[in-house]
Amino acid sequence: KKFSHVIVRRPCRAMVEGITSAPELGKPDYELAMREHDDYISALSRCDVDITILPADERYPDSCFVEDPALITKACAIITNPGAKTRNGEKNEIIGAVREFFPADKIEYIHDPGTLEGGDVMMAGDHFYVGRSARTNEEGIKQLTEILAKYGMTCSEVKLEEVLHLKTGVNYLEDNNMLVSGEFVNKEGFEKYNKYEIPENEAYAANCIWVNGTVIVPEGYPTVLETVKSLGYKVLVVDTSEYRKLDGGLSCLSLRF
Ligand code: CIR
Repeated sequence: KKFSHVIVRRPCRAMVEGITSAPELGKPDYELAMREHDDYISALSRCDVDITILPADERYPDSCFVEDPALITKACAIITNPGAKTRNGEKNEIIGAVREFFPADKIEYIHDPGTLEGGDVMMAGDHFYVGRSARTNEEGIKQLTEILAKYGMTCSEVKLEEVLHLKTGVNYLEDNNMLVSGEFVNKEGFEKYNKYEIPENEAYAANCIWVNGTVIVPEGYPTVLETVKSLGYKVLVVDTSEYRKLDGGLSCLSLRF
């Protein structure tokens, strides 16, 4: 077992105004999004973790994507500095929850002009891959690298060309297994992993999450489901259709530590 805690935030009604690169998918249905969020929480509750459920925050349409305003490691918590203007204030709202688990001297901050969103950070043991994206800049990566070094952890940059966040297209499932789609299939730096290539029509499902030996997979992606099962993981399936409309996946909806 590796993770003992999970933090989630309930979606707000304003989520229908969340940021999206795919308006053609339509606006999310809030009621359905709530039911999917219930299912997400119940899947997590089967993974042997304590769950902190934060209340909806109507001021921030994208605030259910709680992965972005913080990065939590075993040794420290880092409050990020989201590059999306409408999301930046979310960092102030996650601090309270983080303080429940970390003393002030173990809470670090990314400062202007550095920007960073947690969706760009992928943990693989003591090493962290960080995507340089429209949301995470060079200065943010530099600050993150320095913070992690203080705690004996390392960090390397991955330049993103197509996806919003690093974990939109690549996810580490532990046991040296990695799901890769699109630009990550041939990107340098991931050679040492067992990479499982996801077909383009299921690319959204590259964003699965490993939680203590169970992998949660989004509903409706049969190739990914079979791949993950064939690796021997316990599998739980959760529908994330309404979050997909906002470019959000399974990892975005929780902080796991
Ligand atoms: C955004 O554009 O910020 C949200 N609509 C989606 C955030 C997804 N989060 C993630 O990949 N970690």
